[in-house]
Amino acid sequence: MNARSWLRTVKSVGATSPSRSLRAWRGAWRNRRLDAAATAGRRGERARVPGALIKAEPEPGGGVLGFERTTLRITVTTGGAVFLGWDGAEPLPSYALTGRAPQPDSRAQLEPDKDGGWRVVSERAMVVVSRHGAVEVRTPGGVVLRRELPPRWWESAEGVSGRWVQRSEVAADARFFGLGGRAGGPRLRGGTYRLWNTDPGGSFGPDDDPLYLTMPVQLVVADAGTHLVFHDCTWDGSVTLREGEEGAGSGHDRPGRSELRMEGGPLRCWILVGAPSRVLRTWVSLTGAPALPPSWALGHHHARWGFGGEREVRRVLDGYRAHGLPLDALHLDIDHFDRHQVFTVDHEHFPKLAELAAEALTAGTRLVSIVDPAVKADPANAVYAEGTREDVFVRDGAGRSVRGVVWPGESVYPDFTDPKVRRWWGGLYEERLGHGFAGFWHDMNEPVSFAPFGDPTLPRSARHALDGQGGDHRAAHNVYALCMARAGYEGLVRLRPRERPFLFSRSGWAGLQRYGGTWSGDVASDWQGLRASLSLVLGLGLCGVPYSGPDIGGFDGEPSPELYLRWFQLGAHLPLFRTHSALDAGRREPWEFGEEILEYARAALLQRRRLHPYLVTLAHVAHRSGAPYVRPLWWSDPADRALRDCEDAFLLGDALLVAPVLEPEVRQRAVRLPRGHWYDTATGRLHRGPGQVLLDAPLSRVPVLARAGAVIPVRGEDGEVELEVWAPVEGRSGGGLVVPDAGDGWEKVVAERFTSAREQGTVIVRGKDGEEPGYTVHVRGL
Ligand code: NBV
Repeated sequence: MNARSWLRTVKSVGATSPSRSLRAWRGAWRNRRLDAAATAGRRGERARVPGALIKAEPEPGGGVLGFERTTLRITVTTGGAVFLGWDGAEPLPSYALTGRAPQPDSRAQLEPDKDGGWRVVSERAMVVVSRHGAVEVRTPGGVVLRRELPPRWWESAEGVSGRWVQRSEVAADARFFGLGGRAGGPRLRGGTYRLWNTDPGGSFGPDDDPLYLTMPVQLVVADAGTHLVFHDCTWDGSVTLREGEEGAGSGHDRPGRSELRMEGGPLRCWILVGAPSRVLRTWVSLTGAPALPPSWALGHHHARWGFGGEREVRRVLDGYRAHGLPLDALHLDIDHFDRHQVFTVDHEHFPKLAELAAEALTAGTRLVSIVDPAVKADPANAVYAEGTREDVFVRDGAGRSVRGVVWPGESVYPDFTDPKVRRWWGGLYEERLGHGFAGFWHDMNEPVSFAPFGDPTLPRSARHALDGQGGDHRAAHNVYALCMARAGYEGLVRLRPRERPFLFSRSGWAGLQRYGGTWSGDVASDWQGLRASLSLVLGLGLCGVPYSGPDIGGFDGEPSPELYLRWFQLGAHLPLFRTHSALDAGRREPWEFGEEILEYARAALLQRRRLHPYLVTLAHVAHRSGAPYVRPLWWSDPADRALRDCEDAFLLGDALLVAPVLEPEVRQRAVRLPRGHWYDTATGRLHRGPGQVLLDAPLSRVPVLARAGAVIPVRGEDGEVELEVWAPVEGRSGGGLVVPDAGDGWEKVVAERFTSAREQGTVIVRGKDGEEPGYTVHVRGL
């Protein structure tokens, strides 16, 4: 923990009640004692490297190479993914993978290479292993995408496998993305990024790292190609990146470098090669399809920590109505719990919650409930009493339950890595559903235990079931929230089998998308925070978690009206569109910033509403293909270097390019365009990419461009889906998808594809077999 985050933690612990603060100090000392014992024994460690290659045993999809001091399994799967497992590591068990063992591609075969090495040639990649254990992943044409140097392990005298390091090289022109939610990206510059889910304690900006949701997933984009590498190891670790340099030192290229250090766990990785869309498709085929949010979750959400009671909730709901602002969801934070205890209600301030929920629903607004994992350790608390009977809470090595300090005071933590515990926890959502809640917001699940010093989480020695594997918090920490999300999701599917669960979680790991989305967490209320918001959404999307969004206006403090509006305009184009703020922060309702801001926020909100069918379609696209709703500009053109370095604009699906305003007083901005023709949707002017254009960005709107030829489903005045078609340039064609799903259930919906063409000035729109589209069509840009 650096000095800055230490100070912040002391401050945030101090800001809670004095008794909580005292407990936090006590708890931190306790953890220090426990952890000192658990991490002892590094002395006498010795390094081990693979040594020389001595044998090769072919297997379907590859084979096993024997070195003097280890083995390496290489398997190419039918989906084209490359698995590398050292020291006997296999793909399963894995928290990231869906649970099915990926099938080997029997056409991929292990064969001798030059200089005593071996290789596996497959349709999409070639893997070449040197006789000392360096592994190169090349394109089918032979261009090296990644070189993994021989790994190194450190072992203690007892021979227990411990820490390891894996150094890799990529092309000099390569750019790194991913590693979960990072505030300083989306392009990850040189530096060290920790892999340990962490509540930064207070609000954060681009320099704060790590944050709540880390994962060892790197997406690397270079001229030669794109690849994703996933080190399937849940342990604490870090990645040190260094971007390469072309023509560095005497004209030679200096490769990009990545050094992964892990504190333990298996050394195994997956490498996926291909165009970005192909890579993401393969990634979700391994780790699971992103959950489809119910369609209402693609509308506007409003939250606040500290509504304080039903009266205030009603005031806000009425305010939305009175100002003509549609509101799809309203979120209740921990202040609606009875003394902050999860799965309870403060009946004094929320006496008729179910009635409130029903009333809100008639006006089209669902209630969403926060859910914290920590359970107050109080026999009078029913969840604690039942959990104790069921033996669901995390224990230490001596069998005592591990205690932490969170909002309700001294608390215990369910062990979500135990299937029995997940089932029990999933059942608790029944109480929430009974109050009329329709969605769930998982918080504090890194997991957090307040601490004025040390790590604000559980002690590393805490024991976990790890789904039968058994282990301590060092292995379980990073998947704690992932397993909590699974518990919630599976519980909701059991309780409400006909509805798609809506769940989003602050923390998580590779595979979180199977259960739901995430959000920024406590992003700072300043322009840096606004920029960090976009970085998080883009980076998470490239790691397979497509549904997320920031606290609009930032979590704490009081954004200026201009900052609030620019955030709102950005948020209106992100999957999770939610205003939220902290207890003592300023207001976030659009009418609190003056008439002008209200008018422009309303315009953004109505535009979002109009785009709802498009967002629903993008949710289905993400579900089927892993392609995130929000994509970097280089998505379809990764070889365009200027796009690779562009961090202030994004694609919303295939059709739209959004250029948010991320700085104060900007009324015009430069916008980088990918190849093709793009309409400024506000002026109808056509621009040609690749290149850069200067566009008006008055306070009333941010530039949004539509790809010429795009067919976009929008909601018409009467609520029906219509097609907005942006005229192709003469002689060209275009198209788009529509997934007509207004529902919140599991009904199968058939995607409809439409094409557009322009001949002699006329735009023709057709369905799959050339038939009329069956929707009202509005052609724009002519
Ligand atoms: O539950 C209170 C807040 C919540 O509003 C926020 O969105 C979370 O990120 N929660 C953190 C705990 C308190 C943080 C200071």
